[in-house]
Amino acid sequence: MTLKCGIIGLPNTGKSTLFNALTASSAEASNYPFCTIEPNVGMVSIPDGRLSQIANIIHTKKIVPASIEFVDIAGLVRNAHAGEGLGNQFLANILEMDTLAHVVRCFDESDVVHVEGEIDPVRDIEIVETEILLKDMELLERRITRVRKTAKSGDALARKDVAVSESLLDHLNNGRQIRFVELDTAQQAVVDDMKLLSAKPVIYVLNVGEDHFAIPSDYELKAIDFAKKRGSSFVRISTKIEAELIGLTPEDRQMFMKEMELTETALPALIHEVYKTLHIVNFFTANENELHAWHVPQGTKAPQAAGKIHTDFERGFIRAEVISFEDYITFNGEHGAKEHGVMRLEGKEYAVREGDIIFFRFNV
Ligand SMILES: Nc1nc2c(ncn2[C@@H]2O[C@H](COP(=O)(O)OP(=O)(O)OP(=O)(O)O)[C@@H](O)[C@H]2O)c(=O)[nH]1
Ligand SMILES: [Mg+2]
Repeated sequence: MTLKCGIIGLPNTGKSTLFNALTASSAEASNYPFCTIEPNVGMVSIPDGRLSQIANIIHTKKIVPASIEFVDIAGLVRNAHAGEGLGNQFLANILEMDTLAHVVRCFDESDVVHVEGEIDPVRDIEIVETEILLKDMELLERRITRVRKTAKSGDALARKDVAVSESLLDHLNNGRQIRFVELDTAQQAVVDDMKLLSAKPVIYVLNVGEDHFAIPSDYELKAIDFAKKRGSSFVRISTKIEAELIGLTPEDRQMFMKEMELTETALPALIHEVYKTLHIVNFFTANENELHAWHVPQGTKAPQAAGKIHTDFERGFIRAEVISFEDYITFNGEHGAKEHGVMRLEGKEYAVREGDIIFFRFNV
């Protein structure tokens, strides 16, 4: 299972520049609104320093990191739902996403056109989120019309579906994004089925001017305050710096980062927030042939985690032999961990923990 992250925002805010920095691609990123029309899609391996530490012990032939897919879409503008700019049809490209990275312009550069005329990150966030809300309303209204036809013929399930969809629509009509609404089981089922955009977790990507990285500008501080009040995740990134970093050799990159007092590049910073917002834990499987990193939602039980690897593993699950990453490193691998009695035998009810190295035992 690959995590999927959609990149949204107003036009000309640095979405494609960010996409290029994250995926080391060269999608068109230029100084005019609506530069991107067709979505850019890129898959990236998730950097994880633990992989090389494990590989140093097990000397595996192949290392397979976990991965994440980014989809960079066209810019949304005020009234996109009424056909302004490129409209809102392209939002269908991100219905499948697990989470959204909302790029918000906080850099001040008179040469780069701002579609609203001046910089105001909080206003920009509200424009984009209103359009997302209106898209969800459009999707729900279409569903209600469709299902109502069936409901007329007396189908009780269809009538219930209409009622549930209408209750969700009420929230949207009141300006509430679904991710801030406490849903009952029936509502959750409709939201999952429709993949409503306002239900997806959002990470605000504050695209900060390179000269304001150390000391945030006043409007950036307002955006941070806004995100914090809502309990939303945010990352501060300078896409301009990131774009420069990808062109450098690893040594030059280190030097440049030190000069800019940067401790982390955009990819790990964003991944960290994606894991946090989606409550993801990582586990590893390791043998001489392959070392593999996997991610599952927190609370996933051992058989279902095994099922990520192969459905047979879940069906025939017997037990999981688990070593924590720390013990694996301390005792130099599986053999040492066993000798020191730190390899645990876990059953069907075991919830996978961050960093577990797991050997699944199963019947085929
Ligand atoms: N000074 C400065 N310019 C930036 C920064 N980020 C992006 N830009 C410039 O802004 C312009 C637009 O960047 P893009 O990445 O194409 O923006 P976008 O959001 O993908 O735009 P659309 O595809 O039109 O929606 C480009 O000329 C970038 O070089 C930044 O952090 N600082
Ligand atoms: Mg673009």
